Amino acid sequence: MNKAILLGLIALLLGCTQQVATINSFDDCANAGYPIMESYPRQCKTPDGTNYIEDITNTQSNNTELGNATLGNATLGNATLNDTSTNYQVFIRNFQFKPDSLTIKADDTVTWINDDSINHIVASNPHPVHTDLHDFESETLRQGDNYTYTFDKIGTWGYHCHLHSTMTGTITVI
Ligand SMILES: [Cu+2]
Repeated sequence: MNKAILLGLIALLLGCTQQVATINSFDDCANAGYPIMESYPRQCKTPDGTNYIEDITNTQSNNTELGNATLGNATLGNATLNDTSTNYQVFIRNFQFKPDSLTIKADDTVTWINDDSINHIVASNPHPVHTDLHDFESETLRQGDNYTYTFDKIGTWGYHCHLHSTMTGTITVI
């Protein structure tokens, strides 16, 4: 090979190396005007064949936050995200409310979950008219069903299972 051409090639290679040496990221590559492939994430290709993939860490982090927010909302049930109220759970097991007494704050929610294979109905005292808190009365809860009630009135509220009225519990709202 001709010596001049060889030197020229070396100079060209050095030039290329120097040029691409300043490219260390997708942004560098895009700013240098190299072609961008509109994939997700986007890719930028330098003349030496190196592919730089766009850093989408921030986008992913936002997605994660959104995911958590949705999950939190579902877990909280009726409570909204900025709500300071607390949700309590009472399990119905072996014809008993567990726990059978709770002290909560006004606007907190209580969710009853029927773990028994027998149907139950959660209802305000007194049986059978349920007039202490007239809207505190569930549908028939089959196994696995749940019922949530928001206690917005301060007081001591007795309740029972309408189908088995010896099953009793108390919610104290302070
Ligand atoms: Cu009843």
